[in-house]
Amino acid sequence: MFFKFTTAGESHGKALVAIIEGLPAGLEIDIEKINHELWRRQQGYGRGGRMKIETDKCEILSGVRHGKTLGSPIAVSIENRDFVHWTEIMSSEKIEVQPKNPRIVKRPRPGHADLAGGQKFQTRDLRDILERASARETAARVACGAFAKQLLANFKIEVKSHVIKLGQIPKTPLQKTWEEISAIPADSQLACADQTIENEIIGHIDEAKKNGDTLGGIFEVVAKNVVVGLGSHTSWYEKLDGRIAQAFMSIQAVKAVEIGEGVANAQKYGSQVHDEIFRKDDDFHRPTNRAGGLEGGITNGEELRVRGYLKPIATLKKALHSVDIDTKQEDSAAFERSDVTAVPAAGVIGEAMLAIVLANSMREKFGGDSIEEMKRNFDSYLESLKNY
Ligand code: EPS
Repeated sequence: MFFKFTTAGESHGKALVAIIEGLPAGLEIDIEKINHELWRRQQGYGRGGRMKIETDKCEILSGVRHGKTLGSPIAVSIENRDFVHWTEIMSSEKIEVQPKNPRIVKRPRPGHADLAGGQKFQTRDLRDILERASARETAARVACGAFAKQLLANFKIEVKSHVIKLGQIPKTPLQKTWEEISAIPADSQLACADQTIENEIIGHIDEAKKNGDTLGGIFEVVAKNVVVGLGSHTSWYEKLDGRIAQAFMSIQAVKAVEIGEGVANAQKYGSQVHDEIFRKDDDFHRPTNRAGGLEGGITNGEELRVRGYLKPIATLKKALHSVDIDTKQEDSAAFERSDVTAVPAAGVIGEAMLAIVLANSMREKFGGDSIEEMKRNFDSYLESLKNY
């Protein structure tokens, strides 16, 4: 890995933190852009009460000086404002006096990491598992992704997302152009490029909420101006589609990933699927992009299109059947507070993960200790493509 990052932090702990390595020196960093991404992740119709408590802001602790990277590891932190309500429950100190309500979790939620994690780590308080399994962790990933996006911007690469299906609406997932996705307002409640179905989706979410239920859906992430030649056909671990799939599948609640029109393509003839190659303006040209910008694990210069399929959130108000891990009595699963759906937020997280995978591949291909050196290497590669 060239662009490396790791996160730490529990959902109701003091803070989320991340360390990023592998950015070149001299890269301009705008903290407002990072905070804007964090704000975007918190939006969306169907989020729960927690989002009213948190206003995520990033603090840069190291690796950036006077607005530019130093080439050294970057450390960031995002405060959990809710921590004030959890100081004893989440204390790192050995607590002598137990809080009145210790919030010990004994009834695992089907679909969450609770039971498998409890068995694996041999803990009798499932909070030890759920605090880290929580999608709150993605705030730190989005901060890392915002650094990656600022690197990619130097090479004119942009990454955006939109919701193409939420629950059952619309029947067929939306297919939208880059321009249509770009026209979605920043404060859109659903990040959906078809405003005519917004009310229907909102009604669907309201109905799920009324029933104590939750919804999943599909988001699509699109990257534009991605240079041909990232990733490689040569080894399984260098194939970019494989790396993207892993990055997307690591997002909480994502259960399937699709590149381009991969799912529909599986049911068609080859002649209906593969993007034919033409010559136009002294360059290779494909009028279609059903492959989603990847052939043989290598970017082909077309828009990169990746879809993430989210299962419905596992914390249901109308709790599902479960078993108490101590008494072994059958009971309903634990419920405290939850979102009804988080598909628009998942799109923002998908953007971060795709930006991170692309930043890694760009660092791998173009190297350089400073951003200027990396740009020189990139320009020289573009020159060589002209002669191909
Ligand atoms: C989550 C449960 C909810 C969500 C949380 C993920 O939090 P809480 O348990 O505090 O109500 O709001 O997501 C976030 C806090 C976030 O920032 O996205 C879970 O169990 O995964």
